[in-house]
Amino acid sequence: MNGKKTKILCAVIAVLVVLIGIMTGLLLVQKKENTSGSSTRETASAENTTENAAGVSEETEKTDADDSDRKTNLYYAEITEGAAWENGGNQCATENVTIYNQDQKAVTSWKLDIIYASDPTVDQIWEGACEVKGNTVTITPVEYNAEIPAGGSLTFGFNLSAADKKVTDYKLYINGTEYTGSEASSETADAASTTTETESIAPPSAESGTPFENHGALSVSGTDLVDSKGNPYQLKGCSTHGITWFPDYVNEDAFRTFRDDWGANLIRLAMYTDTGDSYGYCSGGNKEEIEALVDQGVQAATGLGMYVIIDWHILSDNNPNTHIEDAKVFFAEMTKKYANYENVLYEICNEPNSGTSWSEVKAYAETIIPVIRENDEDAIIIVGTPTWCQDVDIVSGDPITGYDNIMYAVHFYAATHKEDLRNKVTTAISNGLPLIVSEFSICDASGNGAIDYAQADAWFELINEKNLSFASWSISNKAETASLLTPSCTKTSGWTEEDLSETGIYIRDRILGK
Ligand code: IDC
Repeated sequence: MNGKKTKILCAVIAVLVVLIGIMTGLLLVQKKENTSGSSTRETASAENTTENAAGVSEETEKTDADDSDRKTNLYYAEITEGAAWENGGNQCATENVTIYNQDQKAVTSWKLDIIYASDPTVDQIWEGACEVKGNTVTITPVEYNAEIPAGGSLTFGFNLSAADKKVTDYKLYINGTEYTGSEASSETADAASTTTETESIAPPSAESGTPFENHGALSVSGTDLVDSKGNPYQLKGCSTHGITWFPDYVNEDAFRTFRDDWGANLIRLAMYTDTGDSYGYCSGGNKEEIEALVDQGVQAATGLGMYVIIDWHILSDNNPNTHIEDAKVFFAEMTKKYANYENVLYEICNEPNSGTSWSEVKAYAETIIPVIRENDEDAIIIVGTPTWCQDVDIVSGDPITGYDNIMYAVHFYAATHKEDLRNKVTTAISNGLPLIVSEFSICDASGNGAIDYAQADAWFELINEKNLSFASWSISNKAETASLLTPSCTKTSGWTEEDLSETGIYIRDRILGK
């Protein structure tokens, strides 16, 4: 064959290939439209949706006596694809999501995990809040679009990009109970009567591997804490009480209980600086012994792949400059020792108070931050803010400059600190200040008194909306409301529901995302 003929033949073949492609595409589009009427994604979840819907219509006819049965099919999600395009070799799409509530009660507490074939990124979301971890996009409600009405539905959407944007599974949590649409269960289900949901509490995390294995070194991006992949990440966990008073809780089994049973990824080690006696690091405490306790905590958390805050817990010493010389030595030592521990965060002054101004705290921070940076270039450093970590609005007008990975602490005790402090938080964030709730509880500021659940709920709405990390005061059985354990509980790990105080139960459920 001569060159010209070859060219003509190639051109004819190319035209044929294109024509066949177009025809096949048209047929597929037609087929999709015929079967579903909308472009419901061809996924396990879509299959289950139909299955669930069938289940529900059958089961709604049952009487109240069958309630437990009926409950299993009350809720499901549908994920449909809107526009789809390609960008930089990635598949991109607008995902439209609807959650259906077939119950006679409205629902406001829900969470949807959508699991993709490869790790996606989300660059825009509307009517919902989202977090991406590995291959999972987790959607949680925003204040103005939280309620799924009785017998109704709620919709939201987002733009997604992934090497493979196929949805492989979803898990829907309503009031903490999982309603799953899993591929595995749909394959084994031979009829709608086989339920695809479980009654269990949401597992702490759908991920295998430890928090650190999955998220690596954290950093600050804008006002967000992000993981090593750049996805917004929320640290959730508990603070010890003063480790010198309650050393027994600084143990690996305790931290494992928080990680595995509570879904926590964070432990804060509160080391009081000045107690006026030998319990304080700077007030006569045995520095070596106290540092050994800190190390015990860091090693335990590290072994479990949890993040850990070393907290220089100033309180009755009011002003961090009171013990600045000790602080310099301490942080130099700690950062030398833990230079390669990417899970360690440093909180350099718990709560400046009693009139200590931001300029005084800032001067202190500008002394301590370089000490830390000398050994550790990028560990997260948490700076306390005046008035027991409340004046974040003031700080946002004059933040520390010239360093990366600096966060500022806001602390609340829900029965004392309410809307006013939440407004300060919102102001500070809108001014670009990265915040972390490195300590809080749901009682009053003394750590005692009644729990204010309504205020606590309002705080958690803000925390989740703004992707704020949090550590709850405190891991102890001391007879005060903030303690997570009951005074009669003497176990130092492996706690069950009966061992938890009312605060403990509330905090556990919040960490679990209930
Ligand atoms: C409280 C403890 C309490 C202890 C007291 C003084 O709960 O048992 O006697 O400290 O050391 C904070 C502090 C935190 C306080 C807590 C509750 O950071 O140290 O713990 N709180 O008062 N800021 C606001 C409240």
